[in-house]
Amino acid sequence: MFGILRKKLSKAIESISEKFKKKEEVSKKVETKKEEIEKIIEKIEEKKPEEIVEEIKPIQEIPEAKKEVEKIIEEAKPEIERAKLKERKGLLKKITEKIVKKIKEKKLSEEEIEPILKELETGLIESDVAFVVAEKIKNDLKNSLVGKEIKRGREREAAIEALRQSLLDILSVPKIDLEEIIKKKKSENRPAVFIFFGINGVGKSLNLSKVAKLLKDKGYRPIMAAGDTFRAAGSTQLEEYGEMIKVPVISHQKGGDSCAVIFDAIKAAEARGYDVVLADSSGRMHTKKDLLDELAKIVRVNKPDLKILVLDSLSGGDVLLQYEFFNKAIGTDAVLFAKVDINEKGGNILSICYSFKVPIIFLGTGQKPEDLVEYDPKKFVEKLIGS
Ligand SMILES: Nc1nc2c(ncn2[C@@H]2O[C@H](COP(=O)(O)OP(=O)(O)O)[C@@H](O)[C@H]2O)c(=O)[nH]1
Ligand SMILES: [Mg+2]
Repeated sequence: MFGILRKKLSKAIESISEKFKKKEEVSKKVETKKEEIEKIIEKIEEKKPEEIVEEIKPIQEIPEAKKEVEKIIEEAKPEIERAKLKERKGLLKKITEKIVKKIKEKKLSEEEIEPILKELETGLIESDVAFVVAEKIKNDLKNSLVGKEIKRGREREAAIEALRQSLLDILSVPKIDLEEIIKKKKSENRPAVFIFFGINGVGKSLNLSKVAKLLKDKGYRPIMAAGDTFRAAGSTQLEEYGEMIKVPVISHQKGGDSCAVIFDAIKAAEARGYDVVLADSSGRMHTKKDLLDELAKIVRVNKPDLKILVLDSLSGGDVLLQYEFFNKAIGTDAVLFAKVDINEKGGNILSICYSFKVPIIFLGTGQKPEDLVEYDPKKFVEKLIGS
């Protein structure tokens, strides 16, 4: 599950941690050569700036430091050239101090971390994370790691913690408590009505049945409505699931009115004391206007307590378009992400959370009735970056 995304995140963590460790090493090396460097600089007051870099041999031996030294001297060049001979010594001393201080620093600069973040960004986009979300993660890491002093031995944790915070921020969406809705309706002597919608094949019928089983196992009395009257096998499939989990199914014949099936299921629930109606719907291509008219009618007539959009996590970036499309048409109260068990990327879950801040209620994790987990941002993050 999420293998590709996990690998990309883990690579970034390792690279950042390595970079910190390298800084520590360089800083230690410079410390041992500090006096040597100072002595040499004392003697080179007569030299031209470009010769200075050549002279500071101990620095040359530390390749990571060499670049920094060249940069500092390059910047100081005009000042050194302008200085009178007797002022040079003091000036060079100042520059030496600056050099030593700079390369002894264990903090990462933006320039140093940028290549790692760039690679992470590409990796995230390859894992179905939308561009804006990848940018956010990149900026979060930059803000929490650039210029921060990290204790020795804590490099890896520092990188993990920064990433954890960013992911948690993205994945923390509002929560919805299904049981609370059912209980509230029950107190009004009415069944709660949850409608599941989304395009064909995303996993509406199977995951609706999983939710029915979960609620039944918690002691509620669910009933299902075979609202997919468009497909020939729509009702039979739900009836089969119903038999498997021992939950009744209300269905009409193929070609019937989806809205009427759900209406009947609500009436049946009221008459027979069921406390929650889980209504399926058909999912013809989402570009067809008749599907939207049908859904709008279902909503208008049956007034569901919860409109649950089912998204197939394998659909990549298309889930964002599907969300926008359905949300504009009938509104979305919550999302169920199916097929995460066979998804190696998973980045589109981050995209939906970040872009719409919509509650995610469940993740579909397989083809069996019990393969459903409640969405928990913390657990999700641990799945992505935990060991
Ligand atoms: N591995 C896996 N397969 C799933 C999951 N959810 C649905 N499926 C499969 O996806 C296919 C379509 O599911 P279905 O419920 O019929 O989709 P619908 O057309 O939206 O009602 C079926 O073969 C399901 O078994 C899931 O969470 N994991
Ligand atoms: Mg179906």
